[in-house]
Amino acid sequence: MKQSDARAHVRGESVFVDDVPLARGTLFVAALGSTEAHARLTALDTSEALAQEGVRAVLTAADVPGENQIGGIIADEPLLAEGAVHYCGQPIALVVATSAQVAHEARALIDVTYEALPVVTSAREAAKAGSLIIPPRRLRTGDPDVAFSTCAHVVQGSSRSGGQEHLYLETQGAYVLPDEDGRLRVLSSTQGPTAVQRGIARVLGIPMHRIEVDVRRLGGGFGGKEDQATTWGALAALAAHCTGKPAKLVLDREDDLRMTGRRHPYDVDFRLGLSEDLKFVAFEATYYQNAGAAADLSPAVLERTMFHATNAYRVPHVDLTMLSCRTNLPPNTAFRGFGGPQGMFAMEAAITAAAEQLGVDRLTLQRANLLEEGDSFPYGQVAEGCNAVASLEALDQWCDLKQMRAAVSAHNAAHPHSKRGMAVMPICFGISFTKKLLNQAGALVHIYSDGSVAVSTGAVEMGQGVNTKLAQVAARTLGIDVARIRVESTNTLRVANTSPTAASAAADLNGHALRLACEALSARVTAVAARKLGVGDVSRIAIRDDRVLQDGAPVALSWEALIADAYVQRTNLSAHGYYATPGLDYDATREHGSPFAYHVYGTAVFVVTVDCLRGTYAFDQVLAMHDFGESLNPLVDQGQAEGGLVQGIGWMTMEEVVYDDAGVLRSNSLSTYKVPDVYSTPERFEVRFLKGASTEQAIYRSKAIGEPPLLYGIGAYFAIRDAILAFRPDAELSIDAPMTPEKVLLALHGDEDDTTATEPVA
Ligand code: MTE
Ligand code: LUZ
Ligand code: MOS
Repeated sequence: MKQSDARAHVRGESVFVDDVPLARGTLFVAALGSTEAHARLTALDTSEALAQEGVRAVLTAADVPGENQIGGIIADEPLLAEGAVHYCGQPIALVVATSAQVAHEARALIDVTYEALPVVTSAREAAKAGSLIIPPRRLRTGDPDVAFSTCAHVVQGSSRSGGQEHLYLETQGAYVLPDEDGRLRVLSSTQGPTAVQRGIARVLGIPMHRIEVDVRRLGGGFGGKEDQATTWGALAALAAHCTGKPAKLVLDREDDLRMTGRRHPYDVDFRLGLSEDLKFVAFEATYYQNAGAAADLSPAVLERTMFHATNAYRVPHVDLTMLSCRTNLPPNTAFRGFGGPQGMFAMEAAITAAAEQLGVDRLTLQRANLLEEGDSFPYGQVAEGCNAVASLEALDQWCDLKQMRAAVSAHNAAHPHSKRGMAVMPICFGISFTKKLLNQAGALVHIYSDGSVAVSTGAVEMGQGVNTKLAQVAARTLGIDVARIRVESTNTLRVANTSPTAASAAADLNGHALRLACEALSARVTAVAARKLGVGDVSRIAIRDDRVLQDGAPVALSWEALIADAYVQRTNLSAHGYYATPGLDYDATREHGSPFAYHVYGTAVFVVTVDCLRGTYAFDQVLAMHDFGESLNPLVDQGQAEGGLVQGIGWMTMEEVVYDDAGVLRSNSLSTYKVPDVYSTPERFEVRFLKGASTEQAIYRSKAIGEPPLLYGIGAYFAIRDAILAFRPDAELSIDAPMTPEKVLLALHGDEDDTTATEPVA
């Protein structure tokens, strides 16, 4: 079954927030962002803006009727700046006008007086100054101090990975329609309808039941709309509340790039100890997370970095120090992988440092240390259904890694100015929100009297195909054709207290809730069928392919006839399902327990060719053996795997977020921020389905797919590094992603004083 939105998308018929027909009297909102990264606000003069024709209001923090606060984990983020600004782009005031153009023009007439304060953009500098979002977090397991002293080899070094722009095609936005009695109907481009509802209630000081948030679909979220859609929903709601008119706020691309946060850059110092036979014995690391100016989701992101610090490897002694550093950048936020990729990049950096120092292949170390069934992760959870070794072996069987390496070496021997590099990348990603309470979901299902079915859940469709999978879950559970199922918008009136669609868990959580609702309905209508057929034992009745079966054989009773009859018999044809992931148990005070329902594994291999005169590169082969479980929808899942992989390659290679020392974004357009396009697709690009263990925790044993494939992208970095070292074996290279062509060129030809070739790695 194809992604259910595919046809409407390519025909341009899908409706996004900016496409919704305007209600009469709609006003348009533009937010004024700070031009300074850190300053006291000493004066704010809105009179000239307010005097413009068409301007209906100019709003500031003083106009917020409730709490001027949107911080979720920590209350450290005002909706509108008060007294000071902490990053460039921070919202200071709103202009509400009769057209978007008037609002934007008037915004420029607001006069802000800043008194500059020192600007910190580096995480390490913030940490040195003691500027942390939360106290340092530490995970120690085994006895790392003693373990290091017994190691035959110890390597140390540091790594850095950069930010990443979400670049959802649909920018952030919301359209708020006031209703009678102070009610607000909010159309929001959000992954978290409940988060927007809660945020608006807080800011306006009204109960949540006055606010309806509705989400048809997103033109992409990638984590950028898990928490940060709330800002724009709340600002539009404030405008609607203060004017009594419908208010629409949709960011243009420039504002979206400038005013919203991204993936967290990380600096990491590490030490890896190995035994004589190259087993990992001890790993110690300090993580400097660049959180930006407010907490946002940073503490949760940091926690996932900690959980994924050792990737798919067994390391008995571990000591991790986690620092979330407050800087004067826009608050960084969720981004596909949610801190996991940053942790795993540091681990692969440590493995690379060890391989280079010991003169062995990375793969030798990786292979010797993969997790096996029954091994423990550093946080205590036991690896069950572990497909780490299975995926590497299956990949090897498929493409013969030894032969691949030989071909790379042969190419390199024959070509002085063209060098190939290769890297293998195993992955392991934990499925569940690390915050236990978020692992719950609800579903509401109506069967109408004609046999058609409407499904609502907390899941938000953002291109990942969750609605397609939900339709399949309903069809499969009810035993009817998927064409009978319609998945409705995500709406806080139909399903309440929803977790954001995030953590790759939407299909599992909402799918299980939906399955439970459908099972309840199925039980009711099969009971009707049993009565009608005069069968006492309901278990002899089933529904398959739109037909009622008795003892496994179809009888002359269709789904439609059965439902029509059930309605006449006064059967409740609506059901609510609720699911809470069982078995989650993590104790943060001891940093020990089982935070995840299960793990997803896989292994990819990268082969890249570097043009050693130009510094440019192209991927010849990217092959992944991925653990999908028993895929509900191979087409959707393969799309997720390919899309995630390319997004990961982009993060590691060409996507470079640049701020200057004043905290001003320089990569502020698509001419200065480059993302992979169809021309950067690998020459040979294939994801295969591993036949390995699955789990009942995954919906119909179809494992979560949204984020894990992004992690493969880390292999791209180390493949390019491998090629550089083939050209210049004595190069002293730092481990600093992304590996842009500029950096490659400097690494190939720069001299030792060069900034790209300073710190020796080990
Ligand atoms: N795929 C598309 N096309 N667009 C998106 O915005 N977001 C990713 C992933 N795949 C995203 C996507 C992220 S960050 C997550 S957490 C998951 O989808 C969320 O959806 P799921 O839980 O249904 O996998
Ligand atoms: N969001 C969140 C996430 O709040 N908690 C998580 O654990 C998580 N993991 C991945 C992506 N988003
Ligand atoms: Mo995805 S980062 O969990 O939205």
